[in-house]
Amino acid sequence: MLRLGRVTLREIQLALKEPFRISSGVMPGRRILLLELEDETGASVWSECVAFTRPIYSPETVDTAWLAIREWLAPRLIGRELPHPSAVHDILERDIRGHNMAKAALEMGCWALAAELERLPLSTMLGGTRDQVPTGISLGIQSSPDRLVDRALAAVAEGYRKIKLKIQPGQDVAYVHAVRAALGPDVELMADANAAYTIADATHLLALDAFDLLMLEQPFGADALLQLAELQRKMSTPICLDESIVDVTRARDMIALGAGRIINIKPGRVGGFSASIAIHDVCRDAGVPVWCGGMLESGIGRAYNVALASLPNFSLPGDLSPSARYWARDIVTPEWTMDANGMVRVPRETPGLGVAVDVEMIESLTVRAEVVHGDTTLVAT
Ligand code: OSB
Ligand code: MG
Repeated sequence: MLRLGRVTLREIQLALKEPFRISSGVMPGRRILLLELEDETGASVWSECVAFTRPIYSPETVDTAWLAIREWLAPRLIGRELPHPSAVHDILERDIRGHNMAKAALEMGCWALAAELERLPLSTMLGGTRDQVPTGISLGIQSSPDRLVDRALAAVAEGYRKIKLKIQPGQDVAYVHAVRAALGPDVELMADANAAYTIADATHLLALDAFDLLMLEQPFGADALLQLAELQRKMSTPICLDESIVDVTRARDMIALGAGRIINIKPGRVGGFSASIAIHDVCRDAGVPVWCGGMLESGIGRAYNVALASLPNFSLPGDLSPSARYWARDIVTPEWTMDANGMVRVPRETPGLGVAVDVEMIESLTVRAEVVHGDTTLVAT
């Protein structure tokens, strides 16, 4: 049993070590919406909303998520008896469309709070079975193939188990070719277009079949399932869907239509852990591998992703790079690290998130905060 007493929203700003460029925009750093969920006994956990500043990946932003959590989502949960965190998804879905990242920040926080209260690691609470998870790196678009090759070689030397290259029209085939030539045939390599192409580019994209890619992620727009299926019929490289998969229904549609053969599960994108587990299970039953994607999370969001990636059908390396790949200093201790074999340890001995949140650092980075208590909202700072 769980009952939230209040939810505190906070926005922090955290500079990335270097800007991250994808086909739809560049991120110099992150504005990050963090939540602190407290129950009526005073137990509390932190969670992270993965929405970006601008709607370059999905329609949500930090500001829309803030509004949705304050106005509709947190008030619906506070004071309500929650028999189990698995009940939260349906409660938040009822008559509130979309806002999956906002919903997920609350829903996943409820799972972590339940884990804390039961003194269980979050991984165990979710049905995770692995003690360590294989990790890949997602390399942003670089100014030349040579620069990308340098990054990819360095990443392989560090131990990453999968190298993902962001691509866009004009910076695709030649870049992938250069990296494959430099890394040799044995490195797991993939490309992610973040919806930058259309079916008119099908012939061009077929050139990627020459590079033995593990997968091509989201070549077309989120809603282009029929066109994705058409490309997949022509292409030997497996298509992986990211932006398209916003719930378990879309996952079933992908499988039924043949619009892809792999799913990148980001719990924020699908509304949290219950939906992530449902997608994981549907994919397992259909023989479709899944892996855990990333949204340049702080160490708090990373704790949630690592716990999810410990489930058995997360059979491919995730975008779960260690803290030092993103930040000069992370907001958790210990920071997330990776060993020389590209593995991140799943905290399975400590209850809850398995990392301590550096509240002092968060306070020093906070640009706004607001507390939601049931039906009244108070401005804190
Ligand atoms: O499509 O997976 C994506 C970053 C920003 C927006 C979209 C994506 C990404 C990544 C980053 O690939 C993965 C990470 O968190 O390291
Ligand atoms: Mg992606």
